[in-house]
Amino acid sequence: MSLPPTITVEESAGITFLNVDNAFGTCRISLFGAHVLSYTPKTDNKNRLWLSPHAYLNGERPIRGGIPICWPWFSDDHGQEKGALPSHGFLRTQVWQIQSTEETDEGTYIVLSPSYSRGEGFEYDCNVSYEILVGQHLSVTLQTQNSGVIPFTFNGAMHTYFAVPDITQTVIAGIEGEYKDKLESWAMKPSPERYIIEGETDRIHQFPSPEVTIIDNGSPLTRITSLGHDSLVVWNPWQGAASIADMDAFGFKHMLCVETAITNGITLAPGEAYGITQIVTGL
Ligand code: TA6
Repeated sequence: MSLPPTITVEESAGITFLNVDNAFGTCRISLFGAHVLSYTPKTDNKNRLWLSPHAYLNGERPIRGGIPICWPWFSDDHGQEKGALPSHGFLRTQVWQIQSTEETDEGTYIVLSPSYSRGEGFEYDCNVSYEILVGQHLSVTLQTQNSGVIPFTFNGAMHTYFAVPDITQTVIAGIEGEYKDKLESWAMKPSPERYIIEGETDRIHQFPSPEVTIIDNGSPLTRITSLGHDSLVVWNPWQGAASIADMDAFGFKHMLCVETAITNGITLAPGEAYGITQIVTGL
């Protein structure tokens, strides 16, 4: 497949990476997991995504950081014993193929398709694709289509790790309503008026806020626009990072997960399709 000059291919440790460099910004994508690793707008040359310095970039494990794709379930919500099936599903741990690329006035479009979208724990016929636009914004869309003859229900998320200079100086604006607190047996709680992170945080916000802004030390840093989601997940492991093998003990200070998610189930009848989109804008 011939690629536009804005995309170069890099092979490393058995993994293929696509490096996009266009007038709007740069972006590195691993075909293992269709995993966006970085997005750096040329307006300020600040990478908006965080990638662990200990991330496995050799296909051995899901990549810690960037935008992991969770599908067809979120976390361990697959209906079996925890650990029986891979956490966050099986799209982020397989090699994807380039379906198409296109250079447009909006930026560089790349469409990727997975090697398989039917697997243990999800025995349904479906088509999945992932559309990436690297432009004034980074836009990622996960499309699911029921190509079988029976309905199925799925969950998923763009489990995005956003870069923050200092989590203790970070405020999240735009999240409202109640959340389920994973740290307290999914107790339902109200979102804080002033949303700051002061310790381990693992929350599924039930109101699908369309726009969230990460504010760093009083200045807007990154806008997160979501479409097609039914919830938003906020996660920071805090000092729990020390027990995460592919994360350094103080990595929590420089990352914040805000995840555009479907956690309450989308059911597709035969022939139906559904997309979920996250748009990242440098401010
Ligand atoms: O998004 C929050 C979460 O479900 C946390 O509970 C934590 O498990 C995190 O995802 C990371 O999951 P991973 O499987 O990538 O280590």
